Amino acid sequence: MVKAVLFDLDGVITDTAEYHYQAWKALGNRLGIEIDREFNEQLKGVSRKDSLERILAHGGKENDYSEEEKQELMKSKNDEYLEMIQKMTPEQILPGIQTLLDTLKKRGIKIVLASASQNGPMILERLHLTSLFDGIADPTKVAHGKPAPDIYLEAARVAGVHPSDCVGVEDAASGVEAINSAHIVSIGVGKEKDLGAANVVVPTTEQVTADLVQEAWEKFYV
Ligand code: B16
Ligand code: MG
Repeated sequence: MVKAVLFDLDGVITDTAEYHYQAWKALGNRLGIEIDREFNEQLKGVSRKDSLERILAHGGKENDYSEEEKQELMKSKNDEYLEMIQKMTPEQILPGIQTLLDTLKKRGIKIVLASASQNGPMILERLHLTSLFDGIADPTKVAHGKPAPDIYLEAARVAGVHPSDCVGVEDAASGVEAINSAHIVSIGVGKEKDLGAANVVVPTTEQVTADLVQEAWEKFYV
């Protein structure tokens, strides 16, 4: 039996990508860097610091800011983002996820967050999901962001379960790569062309049921 499910946040539990986009776009406007939806795709699943670096490089301004100024820019983006997520409600949980979490809980399967976001705890609060989670892997504690395996290995450690007894769920290619590198069974939510590296790919969160999670794991270990 699978013993723990490790969840990405943005794009799997809820869709915060739009808020990240709006907040980075506003910062880009102030810096004279145009950020459109196509470029924004490259920021999904990427840490706050790495996102800023990519944006500055995109605008040809990678050498224009000191480390201190970059911290200020990140703070400014995050303040705006925080203001937006204050208004989130449980209605913004993606389809099927509430049922999935409830069912996993009933079956005694551990549930841990493996998000790059430092705002994960607050978002789970806003969605009224905190009590369903057995733990949250702290992204500030890991050396390398996705696609490195670190955050998923940390999530398995938080669950108290060996990686081979876990399944990870992701919507971004970098996240699927992170799960695979951790030698954890991966479920990708999205398009086959983007997430083909995942062990199982489904089009939307609605198809990620507790039975699918178990089947995905059995495909490998039974
Ligand atoms: P924060 P995930 C990621 O979440 C987002 O996809 C990415 O756009 C964001 O930059 C990153 O979290 C860091 O978020 O600024 O809130 O710490 O997909 O790993 O759940
Ligand atoms: Mg994601």
